[in-house]
Amino acid sequence: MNPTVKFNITKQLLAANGQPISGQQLADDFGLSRTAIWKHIKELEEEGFEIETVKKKGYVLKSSPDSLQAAKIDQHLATKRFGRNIHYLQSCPTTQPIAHQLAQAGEPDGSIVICEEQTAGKGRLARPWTSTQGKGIWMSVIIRPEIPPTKAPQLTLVAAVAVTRAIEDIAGVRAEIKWPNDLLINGKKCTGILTELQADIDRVHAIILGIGVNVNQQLSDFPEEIQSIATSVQMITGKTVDRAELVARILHHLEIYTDLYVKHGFEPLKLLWESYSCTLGKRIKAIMIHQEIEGVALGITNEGILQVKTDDGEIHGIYSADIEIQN
Ligand code: BTX
Repeated sequence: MNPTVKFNITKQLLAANGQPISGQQLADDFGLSRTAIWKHIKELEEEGFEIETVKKKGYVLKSSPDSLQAAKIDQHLATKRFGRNIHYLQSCPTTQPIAHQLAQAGEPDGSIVICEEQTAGKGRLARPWTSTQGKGIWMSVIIRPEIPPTKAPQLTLVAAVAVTRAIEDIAGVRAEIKWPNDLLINGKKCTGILTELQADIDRVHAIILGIGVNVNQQLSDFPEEIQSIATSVQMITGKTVDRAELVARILHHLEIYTDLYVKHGFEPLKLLWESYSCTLGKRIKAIMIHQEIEGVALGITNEGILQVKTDDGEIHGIYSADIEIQN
């Protein structure tokens, strides 16, 4: 089946809001036979769309599956570039290398790779990221900002603000940002962000922003070893969230904040970031590969570097670390 035709048929069915769409009309729109349209409809039914055929009227969409097909995200999309190219997969080991390959082949700014399940999802430093089938958002966004490679880690902070705002808009729950890349609700992790880079010495070609959001999991959906540290939006609100709508909202904020960041730097986003932070003012331990620093998190600089004051009064700039909050 032609994916573009399928995307457009699904879009029309969703937009019709329960009203019939004539098979002949669809055939004319796409320059196909009615049989070809019928085959697309059958394929959508196999994917969980409930479609009724009403004699002399056409196809009526009765319900659509809880999934992240491009058309389902597109119906909520209010962006110019972000999410305008969606690569959707049922299952894959991890969306990151797929996005890397697409970026290398020239995929435009704001394109995404998204799936229902990752079988080998990854976090920072090759740690595993649990990505349960049909319950979360597992996506990689290809971003092509005109910034030097040294500034790329700041995109993690920009993305953290975008996802926090989107969760607040859609689910009415306020997550907190634990520097640099965790979103916590009630002290437990609901989102992780992994920023990877394609660059030469002075120019970023693409940033592959991996975003994992726990949306509709129950506690038992998480492996036992992370049940005490992980949470989902649904576990907090008690309500199932429309994942497609949340994806569209994340992309909306991500596009606005990325553009703002590229134009004016991190400074205008710093206040917003700080208002969501659960790290600042706290006593923390910053764990780095070769070093640990304990002290009070004072704030972040205009470059997004965490400032920690140790007991001897010295102030340290932390570029990347795992943070333990101690009080
Ligand atoms: P991180 O290194 O900060 O977090 C990884 C750690 O988080 C793990 O060691 C584990 O303790 C815990 N963890 C694993 N899975 C979950 C989960 N579902 N919820 C809460 N805690 C968990 C965070 O790295 C970056 C995650 C990025 C994930 C996205 S999904 C799309 C893209 N593809 C991919 O493979 N990764 C990114």
